[in-house]
Amino acid sequence: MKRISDQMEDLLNRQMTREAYQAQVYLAYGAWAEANSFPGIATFLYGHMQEEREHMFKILKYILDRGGEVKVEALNAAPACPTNIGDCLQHILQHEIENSKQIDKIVRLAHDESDWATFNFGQWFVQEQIEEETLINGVIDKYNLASTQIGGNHNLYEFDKDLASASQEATTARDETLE
Ligand code: OFO
Repeated sequence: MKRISDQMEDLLNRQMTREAYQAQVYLAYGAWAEANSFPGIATFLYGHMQEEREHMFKILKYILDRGGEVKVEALNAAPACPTNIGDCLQHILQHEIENSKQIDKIVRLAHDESDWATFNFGQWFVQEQIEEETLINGVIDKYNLASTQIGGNHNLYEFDKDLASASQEATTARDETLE
């Protein structure tokens, strides 16, 4: 028996497609970074592509768990290549912020419908988006440091190397404890 509303089913299906699109964005930008001799940034972006695909799958499983119907649909084309690393990171941040707004719609509808199961499910994504925005903001800060300090290309080289092993998770206020 279906335990989500038709409207929620539709919204969740659209979000599933949106997460797949997010993966395409990271894939496209990762390929661009690799082609432009930034293998570390490419590794980071490919790693994140994987995360987005997991988000897509998580939503698919949830729709099925709640007795809904999954609709796998066509994806929008990936965005055009960025002009440089700074532009690439800014675009990624914008995509993440836009995705956070879509997640908010699910949580808002769940609240309006008193669908507490989906409200609870949505909270995982709310937290995830906080972490992702924090993560990308942190990378942008590092990039700004690397690109404005004396040392130019060398700093960018180190920045790129650093990102190859950078975590895909950020520490947020929620994770902080005072020892
Ligand atoms: Fe799916 O977490 Fe970013 O968008």
